[in-house]
Parts: sequence; C-alpha cells; structure tokens
Amino acid sequence: VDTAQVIYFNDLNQLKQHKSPQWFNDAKLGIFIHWGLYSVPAFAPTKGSIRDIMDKDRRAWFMNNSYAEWYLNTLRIKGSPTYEYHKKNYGLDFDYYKFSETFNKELAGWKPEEMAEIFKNTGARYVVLTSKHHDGYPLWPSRVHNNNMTEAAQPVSRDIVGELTKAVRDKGMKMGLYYSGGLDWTFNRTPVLGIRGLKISTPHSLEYANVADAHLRELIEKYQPSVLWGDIYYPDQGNISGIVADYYNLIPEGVINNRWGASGLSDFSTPEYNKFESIQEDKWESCRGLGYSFGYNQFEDDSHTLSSTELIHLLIDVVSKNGNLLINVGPKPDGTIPAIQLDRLKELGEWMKVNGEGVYDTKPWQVCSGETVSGKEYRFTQKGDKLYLIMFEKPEKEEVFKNLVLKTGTELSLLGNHFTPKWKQNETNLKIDFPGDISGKHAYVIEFSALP
Ligand code: FUL
Repeated sequence: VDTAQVIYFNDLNQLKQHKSPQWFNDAKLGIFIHWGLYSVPAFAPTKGSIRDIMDKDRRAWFMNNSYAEWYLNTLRIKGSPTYEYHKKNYGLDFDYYKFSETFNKELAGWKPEEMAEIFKNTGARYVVLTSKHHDGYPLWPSRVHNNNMTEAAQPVSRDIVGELTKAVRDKGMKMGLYYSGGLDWTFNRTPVLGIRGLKISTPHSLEYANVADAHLRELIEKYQPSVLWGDIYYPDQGNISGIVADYYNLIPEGVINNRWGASGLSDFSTPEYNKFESIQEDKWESCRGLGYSFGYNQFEDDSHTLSSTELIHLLIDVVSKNGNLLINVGPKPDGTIPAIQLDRLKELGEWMKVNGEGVYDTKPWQVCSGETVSGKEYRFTQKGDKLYLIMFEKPEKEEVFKNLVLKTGTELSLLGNHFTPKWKQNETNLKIDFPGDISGKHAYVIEFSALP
C-alpha cells in the first residue's frame, strides 16, 4: 500500500477526486455555532421554519426570515417584522454594527472551556463555528483590513475563533470553521429579496475577492481547521481552487463542504433543514437549528424547537442514510447556551453515552429502515460484523420484524439493558422477545452479533 501523501495542485479535476476523510465519515455528530453581532438583538419572526414558509410561498421567506443571523438583511426590508422590531427597540438610525459594543462587553465573561465541555457532553466529535457570517463581521482579530466595515463596528475584543479552537481540541474534538464567501453585507448593502438574489448578491469586486481569499488563507494558517465550511457561493474572481489545494496539503485530515460557488468543489453535500430519504453513496451532512433559527432568537420557545426525541430520531435517521448531523447552537452574546437548547443537548448526550455504539463509526446497512408488524419504526446501521436496529419506540415484550433473517448463533443485546433478548426465525419474519423491564428513552438500540 502506498501511504505517501498525495500532493494537491490548483487543478479542479484533481481536487474533485478528494474524498471526505474517515474521521468525518465516522463522526456522525457535530455542533454548529452561529454567534455574532446578531446574537445581541436575538430577534427573528417565528412564523415557521424555512421549510414551512418556502413550501407555502417562496417569496414570503426573506420578509419573514426565521434566521436571526439574517437580522441585518431583514432589517433592510422596509416594513418587515425585523424592521419594526428594530425601530421600536433601538430606533431606525441605530447602526447594526453598533451591536459590537454590547457584544464585546458581554464577551468579557465568556468561558470557552465551559462551552467546549457542553459540546463534548453531547457526544459530538466536531464543532463548526461561524468565523464570518453574511454581515461580514469577523470573530477573530484579522490582519485583513476591510475598508467597507462601518465606523460603528468595534473589532471583536477576544479571539473567539482561536480560543474556541483551542478549547475544543483540548477536549478531543475536531474544530471546523464556517466562512460566508457568497454574501458579505459590508460590500453589498442591497438586501436579498429572493432566492436568486443569493448568488446575484455575491459582491463582484476584485477587492472583495481578495479580502475573501486573504481571510481564508489567514484562517487556514492560523487555526488549521479540520473542516472548511463555505456558504452560499464564492466570488468568481477569488482563487478558491488554489486555496483548497494548499488547505488539503497543509491539513491532510481536512474536509470541505459543497458551497464554494462555480468551482463545484465538494467533499460532502449540505441539505439544510432537510435530509435525504434514502441511503446516499456520497457523504452528506444535514444542518439545522434546534429551533427555526441558527443565530440565537430569544423569542423561540418549545413550540418552535425540536423535542429531544425528535432530535435523537433525526440523528439516527440521517446516520442510517450515510449522513452526519451538524446540529446548531445559538449562544447568547456572553457565550452561554440558552436553557431551551441546553436541555436538548443534555438529553442527546445522555442518550449517546448509552447508545453511541450503534451510531459512531457505523455505515449504512443494505436497507436503512423498516417497521415492526405492530407499526413501530426503526433504522439500521452496521459496524464490522455487527448490525444495529434502532427502534423509535419502546418495544413491547414481543415484536416481529419482517424480512430479517439472522444467522444461527447470532446473539442479541439491547443497549443499556442487562437481560438477553431471545429470537426466533419464522421464515422471513424475525420474532424477538424482551424478557425484562426495558429501560431507556427516545430510541432503543438492538445489537446483533452477526450480520443477517
Ligand atoms: C445558510 C445561511 O444563509 C444561514 O444563515 C446559515 O448560515 C446556514 C447554515 O446557511 O445558507
């Protein structure tokens, strides 16, 4: 076996042969963080998630954008709920970038180790932080000067990217960075009003392309992110293929997503508030907020937020189809995690501690899902010789699974329980008896010692 490291060149054909690395395929769970000036007003309309709104009326989205990190764009749309909110609470002449004063003040008390500890306890193996979102405000002390940043913006008072990178790595997780290449509202102040505007609004100046290139190079050299997560698009005059070649060479475990514009570069795809319904050959990663927003929205409550059970089922479903789940957390300006989100993260972590065996390091089996004769849904994963059947509901004393034929001698266990389930084959139906009180919640993992 030739283990020599491949050298990458500024050549799209070669770069496109790069594949997502094993650590990423195996990780299954990551934490996305959207944190920035928008975390200060922490407002967005809660009329529905992006899917709810778009499915009904595509044109209604940008006016009622539930993403709090889009505050500045929605504010620029006269008469929008955000426009009205801003007018009432801050006044229309209050510059969005003035939120940097509060942000910096609040940031003084932030404890990166505590934040990383919370993420670690969810069972996540990697973290992806917004280094610069669409508002163009960098969360690290960049040496790249942006002439278009308004006077009102104080530079960030701590190196959020650097401090969090260190804390996350100290806890044994991988650190990734998000960068908005396609939108930068300091360069283009016309609000995005429709889906087509996403690409059209990418600033076309050579100056912007140079800033984006320089930002990315700086982030890569300084923080060596294990994931490079681009968003929306990338300026056509930028040198993304040259940067990605250097990135792969410098960081052999590095992986990039699929939002790098015309280059078409991609190691994995990124359905947002969405997922695939069948097993995919190519690696993918589903992302969404716990509620309707990525950035913190103080007006979200339980009714807008995934329940712990829904969250855990989502993870299992995604993993059974070859995906990872990048679940988003929107911290407050001081770096604390809102209680409603914390609650979900804790439940997820407790479940993963007992059942992670059936999730981490697995791959999809021949089929991803099924239903018991009594109508209970389940998903499959596999690891080596082992098959995992993960039920979305607590099994009865006896359950029948169709089209599942076990090898003689296969042993079963129900993770987190001490009794041994007994099984009996009846043609293509598998009957399993669970002799004992079943403990656990949210989802139940049956481990088979051999593949069917
Ligand atoms: C989207 C962005 O517009 C959202 O604000 C968020 O960052 C999401 C992950 O990607 O395209």
